Amino acid sequence: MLIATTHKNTDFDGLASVIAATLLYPGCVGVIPKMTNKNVEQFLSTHKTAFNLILPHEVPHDEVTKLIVVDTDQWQRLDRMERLAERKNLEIDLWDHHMLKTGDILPTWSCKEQIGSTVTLLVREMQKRRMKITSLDSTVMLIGLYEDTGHLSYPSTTAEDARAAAYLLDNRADLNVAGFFLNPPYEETQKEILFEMMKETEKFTINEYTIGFNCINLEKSVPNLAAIVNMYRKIVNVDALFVIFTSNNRNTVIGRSGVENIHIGQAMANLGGGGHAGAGSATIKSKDISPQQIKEQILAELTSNKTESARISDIMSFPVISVTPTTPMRDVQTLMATEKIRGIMVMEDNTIHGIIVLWDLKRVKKEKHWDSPVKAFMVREIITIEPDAPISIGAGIMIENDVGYLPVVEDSKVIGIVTRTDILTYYYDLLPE
Ligand SMILES: [Mn+2]
Repeated sequence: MLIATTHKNTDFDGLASVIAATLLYPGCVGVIPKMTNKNVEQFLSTHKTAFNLILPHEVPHDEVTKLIVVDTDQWQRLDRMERLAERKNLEIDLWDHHMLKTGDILPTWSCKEQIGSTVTLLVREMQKRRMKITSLDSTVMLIGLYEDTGHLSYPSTTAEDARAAAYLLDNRADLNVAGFFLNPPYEETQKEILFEMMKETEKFTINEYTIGFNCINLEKSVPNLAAIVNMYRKIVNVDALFVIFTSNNRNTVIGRSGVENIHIGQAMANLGGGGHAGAGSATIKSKDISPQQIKEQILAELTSNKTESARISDIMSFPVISVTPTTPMRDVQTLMATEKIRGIMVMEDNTIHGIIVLWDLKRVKKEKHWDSPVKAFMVREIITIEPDAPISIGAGIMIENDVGYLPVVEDSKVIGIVTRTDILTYYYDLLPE
């Protein structure tokens, strides 16, 4: 027997990937954990019989010959699969887009990629095999894809996700149905939580980013807290938001980030949870840690990451080529050509007098001006930057002042120069291949 399963608190990506697996693997039965997200539960209450799905307690463990795990790589996140975890000869296929190295499921075969949703990986395979899929199957897979990629808008979204969405729309995925399950109306309890959060958010600045913290006492269970946190982050306008929900015996942290340098999944992994760059969560027993300690631990993690994010000194050019103010323009031009550089500092005794860039050479109209000193053509207003400034700050200064070069100054000594091209190259190299 072949079964496919996914993580507890199943979201639509998990559900859609299980359903996709039942289509891709002949004879495969999907096993949906007992605990699912509210919108998944609503969907299943009306659509369950349309799919080949069972509950964990219905699995005849001894008959299982192959397990397909989707949207997680951790045994503890599966529902009642302990007996299979102990089996030595079990064949396991893994489909996942969680790239943190926290997984303890050792697959026989795996497809693990940094991509917007897990279901994208399975849909791509269907497309390869030119499989015909029904409108209903397409719809549930599109919901999973849209939920995990924020309708293809989260930074983790790839072109592959968009192609998979196109394929599902080609196969008559229904956007009315998708819209209904993706945007459930807010319930009274959710509004109460939102208003509670708006009363007070503690803010911190780490590097140039603002981090918000809320601590909310939950008296009863409230559906889809993650969606409220996601919305509140935008309302309160912080780069990352962590909300610690406390209840009787446990604390649940939900984090959302809008910037690539604050990796929520990493911060949550330290607390025993997980997630992606943009979203993640962790649940910890109250007796192990207080909300205050959770906050301190997250702040410590984010602060220690400081050294990992790139600085101006990582991308600057050095040593700096410079000329004295009396150097003839002719020599400046030759130097630019032989050194293949577009900007030269004009300095004397370690003092910056100005900068001359390729563009300024265009201002030399008359032949005799090539004998003039560079000080007649150089730009005198120089904006400098410190080596440990974040790269995004350098980019901001260039845009605001419309300059293409920033000398890098440390202890009033010029130690390098960073150009617009250096910054662009850095950002484009960040983009995944
Ligand atoms: Mn997912």
